[in-house]
Formats: sequence, structure tokens, C-alpha cells
Amino acid sequence: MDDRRTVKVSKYLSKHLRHQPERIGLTLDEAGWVEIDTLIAAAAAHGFRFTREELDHVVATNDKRRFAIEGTRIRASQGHSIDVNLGLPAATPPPYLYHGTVARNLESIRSEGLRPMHRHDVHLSADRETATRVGARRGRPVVLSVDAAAMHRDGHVFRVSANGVWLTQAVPPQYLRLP
Ligand code: HQG
Repeated sequence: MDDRRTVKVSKYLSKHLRHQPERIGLTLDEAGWVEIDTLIAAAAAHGFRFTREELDHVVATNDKRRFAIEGTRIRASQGHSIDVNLGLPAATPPPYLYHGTVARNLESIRSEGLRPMHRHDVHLSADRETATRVGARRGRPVVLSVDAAAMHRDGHVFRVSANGVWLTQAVPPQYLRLP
């Protein structure tokens, strides 16, 4: 399976396991899971064919471990825009977390803090390198530090996805350190 094919299948999975399952007639359960056989059949019925072996390869080699398989089912580990309850327990964050963005968002972030925008939660990284990569998707990356310890002390809830992304509902501006 070449890299281009792997990325293509991965993007297809992201689209239908996070955002638009109905586009191929899929229904995810409330935690975001779907039977792998059902997914493969629905994709094929809508003109995109891939094998179980290809799916396993994508899941195993994905750079961000975006997908999780449990038994006969698969789900995206985070990043949904559709309503799912991942059932992740609340977790104690490290003292600082990081968020990668770009300069054009800073003014608004300075006044209203970080908001989940079209996703469920604000996504935060445990290290600056990862946050830099996240920001770089949109241009020259700018990395903000989040005083996660203070947020946690003040009652904000954090969860960590199966692939190590820290999630919280919003980050008010007073917890942010901007460049
Ligand atoms: C920005 C990818 C203005 C925020 C990545 C970001 C990540 C604001 C954008 C994951 C704002 C939202 C998530 C405010 C936030 N005013 N702009 N108040 N609050 N923003 O894609 O964090 O490849 O929803 O800075 O690697 O960039 O999909 O979030 O620029 O882990 O697996 O609004 O998506 O992973 O963009 O990325 P996104 P994100 P996957």
C-alpha cells in the first residue's frame, strides 16, 4: 500500500467517522463506534473500495493513531464534529499544555480565549513540537501555552484521547500565555 493510498483511505475514514457518516448511510453508536464490515460495505456501496487489510494498515501506521479498533468495531479517537460521547474519563493534565495556531487568530483568541470552533473540544498538545505541527497546517505556526494546572484547580475538566490529544471545552484568556 503506497503512501498516497494510505493517506486517501485515512482521509476517507476521518471524514466518515468524524464528520459525515450519513453521507454513506452509516450510523455510529453514541460513542462513535461502527462495525468494520458495515463501514467497508457502506464505502463500497458509495463508490470507495478498500479491503480489511488496507484498513488495518491505515490504523496501524497512522501518524497520529487517529483510529481505534476494538473487537469488530472501529472509531475515530478524537476530532469529531458530530455529536459523540467518547466516554473518556476526566484526567489531571500536566502543568502546561500547548496550542498551535497562526497569527491571524491571535487577536480574537486574546479577547475570547480558545473556543472549539467546529469541533467538540479545544485540542491541546502535551509538547511544543506537536503544537507547532498543528499550527503549521494553517501557515506560520504560533504556539500558545495554557496554564492547565490553574484551569484544573479552578474546576475545568480535561480529558485525554486514546492518541494523546488533550481535550477541554474552552480555554478562557486568563489561562493563556500568548507570544
Ligand atoms: C482557532 C488535527 C479565533 C484555533 C490537528 C485553530 C489537531 C480560534 C482553529 C486537531 C479561536 C480551529 C485540532 C478564537 C480557536 N478565535 N480562532 N477564539 N479559538 N481558534 O482544526 O487545534 O489531523 O478545529 O487556533 O493535528 O487546529 O484532524 O483545531 O487554528 O490535533 O487528526 O481555530 O486537528 O488533527 O481549528 O486542530 P481546528 P486545531 P487531525
